[in-house]
Amino acid sequence: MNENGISREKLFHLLNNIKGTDTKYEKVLSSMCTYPHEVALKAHIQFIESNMGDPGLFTGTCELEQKVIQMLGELLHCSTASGYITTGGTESNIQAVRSMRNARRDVKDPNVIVPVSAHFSFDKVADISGIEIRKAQLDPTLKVYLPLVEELIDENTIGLVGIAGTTEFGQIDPIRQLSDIAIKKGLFLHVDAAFGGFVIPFLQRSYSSHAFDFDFELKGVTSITIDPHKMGLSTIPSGGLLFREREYLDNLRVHTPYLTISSQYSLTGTRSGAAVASTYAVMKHLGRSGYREIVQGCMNITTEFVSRARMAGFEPVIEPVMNIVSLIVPEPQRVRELLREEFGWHVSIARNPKSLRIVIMPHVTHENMELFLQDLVVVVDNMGSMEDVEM
Ligand code: 0PR
Repeated sequence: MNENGISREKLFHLLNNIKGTDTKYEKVLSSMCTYPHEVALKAHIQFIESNMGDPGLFTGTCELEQKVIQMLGELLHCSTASGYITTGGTESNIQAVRSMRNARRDVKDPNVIVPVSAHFSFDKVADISGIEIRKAQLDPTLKVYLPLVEELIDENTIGLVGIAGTTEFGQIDPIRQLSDIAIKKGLFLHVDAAFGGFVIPFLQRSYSSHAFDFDFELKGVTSITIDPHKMGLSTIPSGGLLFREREYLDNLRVHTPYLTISSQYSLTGTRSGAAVASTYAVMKHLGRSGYREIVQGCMNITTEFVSRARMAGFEPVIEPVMNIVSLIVPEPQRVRELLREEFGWHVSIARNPKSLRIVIMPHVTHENMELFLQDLVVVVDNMGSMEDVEM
């Protein structure tokens, strides 16, 4: 820091230039975040100084948080759920496992079983807590393979994790069956719906189909991660962690001697009230019908894109369940680089099977997906012809 400050004009000129070097979302097909809804942004700014780490000072925001948790609980079929607004999926997953561990202090070397498709936040859980995270392999449709989950369970297992909307393929694990196993064996079941939580409830589906069941409707589900800052269109950092029973949240309490309240259950101390207000704002403003429209919009683009991609000779790894598509292309890493260098597209790579991962967020348009496909065809064709030259 310099001794003397610079003028506001200079400062914002500088910041504008720097912001200009950040990527705009329009050509980003690799992110699970997007532009927040305009009402979320407005509410975020309105509550910018509010600190949920000292709720006695911010009683209004605290009430809002309870309302948000109730709305999330209703969305997930448990209006009495307890929880709080976290900084995102990582904190929610850490806290969910921490709650299990604190409930089962009687188990000396506890383990938790997650699908191998679980987000890397579970590796952080293992690192922080020392709890063994056992990874179960998947079936050919990339859902966790239940016989392997059962095989991994032993007397030190305290909980299971299922993913509703895997990061790489958007697949939903068989949560109903995991719930049955959890009940039978007396285990906790955490569902990571960081992405899918704001997608699955708004997908068109026939009521007879249970394939998408993932929430508290299933009696074995004890906690859920759901992120408003992903498909919820809230501002970053808005995560959600919900527990079926109040006592599971209470497992996280620590004593806070000099605050306005005597205990705290969040992982962070100082905590954004702005995230609470922005999540409240966007959920109240959009309502279920608003989210349904947004999700349907993303799904229409996804379906259209997959059929056009097929016509161009690219198959998806699985039939997309939600607005995530992984395409089989030759040399995905090289294709990814060329798409960025030559056309400015940002895509990512799914690991197993290695494929081109595309997330169709609300900032993605039909027109852009059409352009993207054209560019993908050019990139793959050119790679083919370069090989011909080399040969
Ligand atoms: N659980 C699931 C299923 C996730 O997909 C993610 C993040 C998390 C938990 C962790 O959430 P937080 O990142 O909020 O802690 N999935 C994305 C990913 O790692 C996050 C992301 C978002 C990455 C935007 C890049 C990006 O531009 O791919």
